[in-house]
Amino acid sequence: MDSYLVYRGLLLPKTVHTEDSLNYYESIQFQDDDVILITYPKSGTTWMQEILPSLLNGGDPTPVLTIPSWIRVPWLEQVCIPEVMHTLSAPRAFVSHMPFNLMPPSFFTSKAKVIYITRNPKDVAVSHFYFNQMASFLPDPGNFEEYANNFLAGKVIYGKWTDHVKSWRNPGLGDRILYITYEEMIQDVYGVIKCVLGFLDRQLSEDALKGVVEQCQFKNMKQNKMSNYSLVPPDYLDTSKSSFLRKGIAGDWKNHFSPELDAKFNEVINEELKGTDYRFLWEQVQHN
Ligand code: PPS
Repeated sequence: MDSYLVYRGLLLPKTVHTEDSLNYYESIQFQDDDVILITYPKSGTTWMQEILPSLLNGGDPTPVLTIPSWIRVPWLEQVCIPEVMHTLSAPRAFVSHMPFNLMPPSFFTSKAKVIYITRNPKDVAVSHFYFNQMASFLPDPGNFEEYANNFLAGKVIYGKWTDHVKSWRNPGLGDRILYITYEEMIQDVYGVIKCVLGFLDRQLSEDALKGVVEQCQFKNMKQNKMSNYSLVPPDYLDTSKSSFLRKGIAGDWKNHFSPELDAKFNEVINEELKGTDYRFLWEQVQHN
């Protein structure tokens, strides 16, 4: 528990959150043209942090190639935010892992738009397991089965995956929220980007759009120092244990789950999602 700060019942990693950053978070004043990317960790955050700035600035790749991802699209709740806030110009893009009910008060009265990305929770658990191994500020996750059980019980940062996705489902935001999935991005990132452009009432030339698609390819992001987290010192993120941009595929869970764990995972997640209208593409995705 030493690694965690508990914020309104939610476990957060201490190094990247402080009482001050969370006080600041609560006081943030949203503007109507803000765009907020919301994810449960390991669901495609960094990928959309690569895409969004270019969509908001007419396709210019300069920010993505010159500004670290956590500064160009900063976390609302993390330590950098007070310093970074004044460097942003409208339309601003933010990211957050917070559940709906813990959003800052001004969110509920603004018209800021939300892009919510979900990913197959089995792949989320695998990706997060490796992240816990590389992040010195998080506890040792143990073996995968131990980690997966903690994940199901919500004894991980940002709590239970099902609580997060349920909190953001039908929250009364109407056309202020767009739902996309990591798996749709894997299948057709071009189509997803066009959909995001429509949601944001923005247009790009076909050439600029193709440029964004190219820039956000996994292999290109792996080479982009501003996006691959290689700027973070190794005593925070130890890349000898795992890469931040690790595999970038759908379905890696099949290499990690025993049949028993798979059955338990299905049972718990299905039970907890009962009564919701979530329909996911998980099993139809072509794996690369
Ligand atoms: S975090 O810590 O919440 O910001 O992590 P997040 O960025 O949400 O998730 C990291 C996983 O997303 C994968 N990723 C990608 N996959 C495919 N294509 C692209 N361009 C891409 N960018 C990031 C990243 O590899 C992590 O997944 P895993 O399964 O660990 O590879």
